[in-house]
Amino acid sequence: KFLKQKSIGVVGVPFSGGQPRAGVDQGPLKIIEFGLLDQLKELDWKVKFDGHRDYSVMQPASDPPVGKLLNARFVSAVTESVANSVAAHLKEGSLALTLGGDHSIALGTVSGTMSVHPNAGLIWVDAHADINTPESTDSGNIHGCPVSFLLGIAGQLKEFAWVKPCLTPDRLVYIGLRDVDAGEKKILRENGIKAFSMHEVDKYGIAKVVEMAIEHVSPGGSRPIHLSFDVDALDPTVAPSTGTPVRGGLTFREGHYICEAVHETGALVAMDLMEVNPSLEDDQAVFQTVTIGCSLVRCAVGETLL
Ligand code: HAR
Ligand code: MN
Ligand code: MN
Ligand code: MN
Repeated sequence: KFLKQKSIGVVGVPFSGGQPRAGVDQGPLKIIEFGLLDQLKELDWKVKFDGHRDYSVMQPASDPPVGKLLNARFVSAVTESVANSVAAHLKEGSLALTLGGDHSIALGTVSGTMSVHPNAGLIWVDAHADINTPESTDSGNIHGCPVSFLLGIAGQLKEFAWVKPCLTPDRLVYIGLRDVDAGEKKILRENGIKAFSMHEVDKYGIAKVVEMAIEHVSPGGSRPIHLSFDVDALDPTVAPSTGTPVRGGLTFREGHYICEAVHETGALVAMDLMEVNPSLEDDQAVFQTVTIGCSLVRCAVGETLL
């Protein structure tokens, strides 16, 4: 509907500067090593992989805290570049798939999407709301902040001069939340942002939740959809290798159901798969996490059970 061709542009972002734990930068390499690109071709997609870019060269020699924010200049440079890569794929009429890396990268991916599809809706699947402002963050980790930048409620920071507010609260919906800071709860409430926490998933079931989520951001698939999927939305028993696991998450099937239902809208233009950290937990856990990551992506682009 919003794509010109059955083609996927893959952007691998080996970046961990939005949070303190090393290893999440190895996520994209592991996911591709596991065979995701061939799996996508198997589903009849043309695949254009940008290659494993080396974002470490963008790290400034000095990057002192900006207020509480850590690595602000580095995060800004990397995400600006990611925004351009995503936009380039979308302009060609391809679906943009970004592999992280920590979730600060979504500042780039969503900016890129909105620059080409300004009315796109954003479905953010995560244990966390990632909507802290530079004032409200306790950790200073920017992976906990990208949504506030996108909404333009972060205030103007000269380090992030390239970022334009490109998202409105009515085009944003969350699924899977269960670890939201007090300051973030206030932001969600004050901006009237639609959020389906795990409580709502328990209450209504995943099918109803996804239906309501899609209806909110893209009624009947009428607007392009950007799906930003943080693997920590899944329960740690199914996706253990991630930096900030939180108990009580989505089951294997609930995660897949979200991706399948989003595919069915025919409106998906961009997807992020974030926070896969292959250096955490044992080999078996890493295998489990990478496997489920690949399978979520396949479902989002049309793999079906029958
Ligand atoms: N809310 C906390 C913070 O701002 C934790 C964010 C944790 N992060 C993620 N992102 N994995 O989803 O630091
Ligand atoms: Mn996240
Ligand atoms: Mn998270
Ligand atoms: Mn709405």
